[in-house]
Amino acid sequence: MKIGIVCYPTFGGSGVLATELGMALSDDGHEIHFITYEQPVRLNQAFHPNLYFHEVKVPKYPLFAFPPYETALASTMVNVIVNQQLDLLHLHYAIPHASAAYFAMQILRKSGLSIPFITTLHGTDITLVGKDPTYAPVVAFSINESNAVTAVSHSLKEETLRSFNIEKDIKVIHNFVDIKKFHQTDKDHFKQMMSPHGERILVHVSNFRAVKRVEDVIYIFERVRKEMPAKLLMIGDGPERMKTEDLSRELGLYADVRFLGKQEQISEILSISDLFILPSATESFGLSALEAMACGVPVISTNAGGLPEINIHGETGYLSNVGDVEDMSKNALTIVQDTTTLKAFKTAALTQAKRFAKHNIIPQYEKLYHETIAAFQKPECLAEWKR
Ligand code: GMT
Repeated sequence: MKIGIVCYPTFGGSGVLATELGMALSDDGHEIHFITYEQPVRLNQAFHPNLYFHEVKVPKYPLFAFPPYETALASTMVNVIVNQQLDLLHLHYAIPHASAAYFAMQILRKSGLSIPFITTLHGTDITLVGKDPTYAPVVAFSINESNAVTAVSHSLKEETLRSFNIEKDIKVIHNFVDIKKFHQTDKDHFKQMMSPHGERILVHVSNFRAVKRVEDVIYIFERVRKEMPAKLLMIGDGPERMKTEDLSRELGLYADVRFLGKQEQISEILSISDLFILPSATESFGLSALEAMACGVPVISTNAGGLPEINIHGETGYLSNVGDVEDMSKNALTIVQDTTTLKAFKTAALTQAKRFAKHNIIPQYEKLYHETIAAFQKPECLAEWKR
């Protein structure tokens, strides 16, 4: 198949998942065309004959306080669909990708050309941003106009149905992890550098947005470090980073906390880590937690959103109520204080991650693509155009 993938190119979970999906599909022989405003961060591999990247250019003009990205995106979609003769468009993150796709298909229909589009809901496109009345009518409309809709967890599906008047069936296809990329590797020299006296290493990875409650990571670490020697690695960057660095200084923890910023080789850092901390206020899935588990790292998280679908309480880690740093600290200590317990949690985390390995999930998307194309009502002249 020739598939267009539209996503955000950043370190955010939806862009990462979309890029990993595109790369996996191209390995399976599909021709993949990424359409976005920058090369996706994980698309940094060597040349692959089946992978293409089409940059959406948004010209600046003095009149535009807000350059119309959605218009530029819809026009780029039209060009790529026609010139590359795509079979299907797969949009990751509803805003503004789904409405831009709807617009593109309206344009194409005028010339008797059109293809189906699938929207994958990732989380904040529903839970935080999408529900905002500023966007809600367009989000609901474009979900309903999609030829197929998927959500990355049951929790997100339920929340979408609660929040909007949705007439479409939403299929749950969980996120996946590439076990070849995310697995524990021997990084003893690195571990020695980060924890010279064998201190336990706690780790957090996110885009440091308010929803991640990054300060809770510091409060949890403070409590753990009171009880035992430990180090904390903070990976990523975003609006809350400075506040969080200040907090770790105020609490006298700074010497034991390393803010490493945005990193590309996350699996190497996870490989030396003992515990992943994800205290989010809401999390539709928690791809970062899954990637940690694939490297054999147990997870202390909240029970928000889809997290209970991947983190099994008492087995791969523990779940606590949002903001309950006491409980999360107690649970963290239960795991890391005893070496045998830590080992058992690490093994269970890896076993659980393997259930979400890419070879278990990609076929679900491929099946959906085939079904969606087969069910698509082609405009009359499409037959002449393509087949
Ligand atoms: O919140 C983020 O980290 C970014 C955001 C995104 O859309 O880029 O992530 C969402 O999608 C990820 C991939 O499906 C999920 O793993 C995250 O749980 C989800 N974030 C939230 O729901 C807050």
